[in-house]
Amino acid sequence: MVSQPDETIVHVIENLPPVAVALADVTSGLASLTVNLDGSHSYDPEGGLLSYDYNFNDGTPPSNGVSPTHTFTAPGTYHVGLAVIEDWGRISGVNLST
Ligand SMILES: [Ca+2]
Repeated sequence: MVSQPDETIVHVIENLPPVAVALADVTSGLASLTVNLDGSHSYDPEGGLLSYDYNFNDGTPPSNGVSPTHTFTAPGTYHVGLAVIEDWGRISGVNLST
């Protein structure tokens, strides 16, 4: 009697980086300008849990909300950055101008 060795099949799937999408309801206007940001269209191809890091580049602290509301008090051009991090550590980012 011939015994078969045990066999284990291992699938290794590449972990792709998340896709960051940042939208804003307004991108220009008079100071003070309140902007509603929307990062909810960001996603990870493998379904990883996402966390969010907005940098407003106006001297205020970053926000970790998915869709924060932010008021720019001083006139100027601000490059808002959104970094999206999935729970396996991969990161990607986009910029949006207001
Ligand atoms: Ca991923």
